[in-house]
Amino acid sequence: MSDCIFCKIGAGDMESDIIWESDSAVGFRDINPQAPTHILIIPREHVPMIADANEEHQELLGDLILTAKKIAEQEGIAENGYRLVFNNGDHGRQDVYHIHLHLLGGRQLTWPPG
Ligand code: DGP
Repeated sequence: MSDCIFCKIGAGDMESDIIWESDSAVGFRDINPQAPTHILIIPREHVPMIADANEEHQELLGDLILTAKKIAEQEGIAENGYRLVFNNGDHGRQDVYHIHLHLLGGRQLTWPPG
């Protein structure tokens, strides 16, 4: 999608701190980090939100989670633990409508989220 900022980041057409790339996914540092480690993992394919996903996207979604696990190991936060979050839609506080998985860690996180 030409007007999607995460499509642009994935395509290398927009500046970002990319720390992971595969044929299917890209990981980069969140511009507004909420934890010492805050990475966004996106599929290269444009799917706006989890609510739009269907059986065809099963592999894509599984790939995001396993990629997050590998990035957590790469970032050195796997042993202490971390959080994976998909925000979906208005009440989920989704701001960017290209599916992305938040990987948060590097400090003790609290629960419940706000
Ligand atoms: P969400 O609320 O789940 O849609 O989170 C969107 C996240 O994307 C938010 O934490 C800030 C981040 N973000 C927005 N624009 C950019 C950008 O241009 N570059 C980077 N690296 N992160 C961005």
